[in-house]
Amino acid sequence: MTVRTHCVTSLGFLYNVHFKGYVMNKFLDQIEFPDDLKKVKREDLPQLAREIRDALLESISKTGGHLSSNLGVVELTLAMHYVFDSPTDKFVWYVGHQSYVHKLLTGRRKDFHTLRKYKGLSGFTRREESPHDHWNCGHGGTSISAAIAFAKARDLSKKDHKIIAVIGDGSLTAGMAFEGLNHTGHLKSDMIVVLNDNEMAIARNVGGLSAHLSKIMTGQVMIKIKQEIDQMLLAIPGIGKDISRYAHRLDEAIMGVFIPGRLFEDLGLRYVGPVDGHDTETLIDTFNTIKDLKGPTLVHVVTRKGKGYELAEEKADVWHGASPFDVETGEFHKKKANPNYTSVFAEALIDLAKKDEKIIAITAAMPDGTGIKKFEKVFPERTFDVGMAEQHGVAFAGALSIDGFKPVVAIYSTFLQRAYDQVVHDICLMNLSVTFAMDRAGLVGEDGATHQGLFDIAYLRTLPNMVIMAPKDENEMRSMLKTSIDHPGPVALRYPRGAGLGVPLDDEIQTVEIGKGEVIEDGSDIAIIAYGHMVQPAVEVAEMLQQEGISVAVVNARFVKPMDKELLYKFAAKTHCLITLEEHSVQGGFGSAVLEALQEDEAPAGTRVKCIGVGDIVVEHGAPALVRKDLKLDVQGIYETITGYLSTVIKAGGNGTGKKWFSENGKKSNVENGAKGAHKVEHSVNG
Ligand SMILES: Cc1ncc(C[n+]2csc(CCOP(=O)(O)OP(=O)(O)O)c2C)c(N)n1
Repeated sequence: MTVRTHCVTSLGFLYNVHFKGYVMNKFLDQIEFPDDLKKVKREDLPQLAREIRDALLESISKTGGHLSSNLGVVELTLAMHYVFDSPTDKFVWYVGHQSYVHKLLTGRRKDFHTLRKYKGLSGFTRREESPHDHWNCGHGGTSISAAIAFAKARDLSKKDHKIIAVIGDGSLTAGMAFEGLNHTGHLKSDMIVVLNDNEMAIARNVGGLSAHLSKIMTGQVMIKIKQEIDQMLLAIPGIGKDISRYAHRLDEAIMGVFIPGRLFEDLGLRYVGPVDGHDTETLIDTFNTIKDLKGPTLVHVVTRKGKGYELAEEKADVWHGASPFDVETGEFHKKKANPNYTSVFAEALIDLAKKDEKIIAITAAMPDGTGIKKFEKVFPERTFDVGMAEQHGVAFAGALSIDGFKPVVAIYSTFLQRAYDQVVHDICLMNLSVTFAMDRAGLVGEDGATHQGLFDIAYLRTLPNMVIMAPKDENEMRSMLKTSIDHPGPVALRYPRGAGLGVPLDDEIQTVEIGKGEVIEDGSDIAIIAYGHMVQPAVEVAEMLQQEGISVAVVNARFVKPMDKELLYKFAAKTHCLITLEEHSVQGGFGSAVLEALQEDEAPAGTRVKCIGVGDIVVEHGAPALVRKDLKLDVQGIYETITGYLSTVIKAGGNGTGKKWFSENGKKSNVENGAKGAHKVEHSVNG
């Protein structure tokens, strides 16, 4: 039976032919690689574009993914592959989330259904995935820097292929993009920068640059209108010519001469555009015209995010990163879940801000993802979207704090990486009261390697004045948020992606004592010292171990810095065997902080420590449950790691502290076995 969900497009018709259950694409089916695309006639490209949109909808509605950005770049990607010769000519995409069409045209269509899935295609460009991907990305604004380097490398190697950087108008708000443009203008190597301007980042783009781009477009419209008026005037018999001349003089006097793309020209790039990004003919002609030009050229291409799927055109932000959905109705297949950390954070921030007018929220182009959009609805004048400009956002927060405000910088753990120097130089060294609300700290799932929040403890832990905490659940996160905002100094509050535990929320938001952990369960054989959202699995693992007759303490550490050494030393002395548990890189992470604390003079001697977390690897994309399983960071995996560790301890003759509590068959035996020793540190990690 032929079953087909047809797409609700702005054009409103079914694109593909269906035969015995198969969707037949007249042109797309003939294309595996760019050479095949080049055989399609130019006049057939619009039809191919429709087929591609259909394929995108069909697939992304099942896998989830970045829908609206990709629908917007169909013609642009087609034209690029039509004119240039990838992979000899190098395309460098921005962010990488808009490379799906490029993937479909470069041998990856057969695997497209695995997009963002565990062991499947990445949702971003990956060198490991295809020779057509030259640069791995996921964080925005890097494409121009990479491209100008590829251009220079080509020049130095005396080769002559083309280099094409693509950059979105949202990504162009990243400081790094300007650094790249500035250098490109200086080096003068042959290179093309395609500016994909859809007036959107994830949400509406912000700032003067965005206004500049709109002005260019308005300027173009004005020129066109003026040309039309001019023609009408000239058509007036007799006096038409004179009126036209007069109008021109007036126009120049009032408006000045508007030079489109002046900004780019001044930076040293030739400006071409704006070009209709959905007109394949114009795009191909433009690329053919500029491809052999000397020096750097910026082509300003205007596209519509979500193009071809009405719902995504209307709400491109909602459809930026779509979870699986019904193509007909546009309904997302959402599973019922507990309120997620992001929304609990946003509500808590609103509650706190109602009582404290000094609280300010800052986001770097992520109002939806961080929950700040909700805050903005209540406090528009206290909300700042700085664009994809994390560095600026952090410095901006620092100075606000000096003038008595209480900025909360809501930022994903992964994107705070970009503002590292600002955290050091503009916040910590001055001990300024800024809260970093680090969402997506830990494993992020389908976004994968570039987005994992696995390094923040390590990169923040060394900084003077910084307090670092993580809640065991969403209610504790509210308390920690209040604690952070009240604290007179910088605080990093990390919480994970996704649903909370569904715990009841306190009527009144509480605080926690800085530097104090919490004993969840007492025990005497081993103590699991868990950090943040790993407390819950620790409790479950402890139950399993208790079934084996092992007395397990569970501690909610709450703080990496300052660490609750009193509590740590208490359990070190009591059990001589600590297991640290975190969803973070073990190198430099919470476990490392515990080890450091245990080497201090006042620490009890003779404690074995096993650090469980993520090892020194790149963690790839996939459903969080599968990735956790792979890393042995799910309950079963943690249980196996701990029992495996305990049996090596037995083989080594006990824990070296005079206590042997585990027999060969895995049951507790409590046999005393020897003298006290120094700390034995097991640095082995999961993953
Ligand atoms: C450094 C960094 N900050 C934030 C993000 C999150 N992010 C992903 S896409 C995006 C908006 C990109 O806008 P634009 O470049 O215009 O792309 P498009 O509209 O084509 O999706 C943002 C803010 C990121 N990927 N990298």
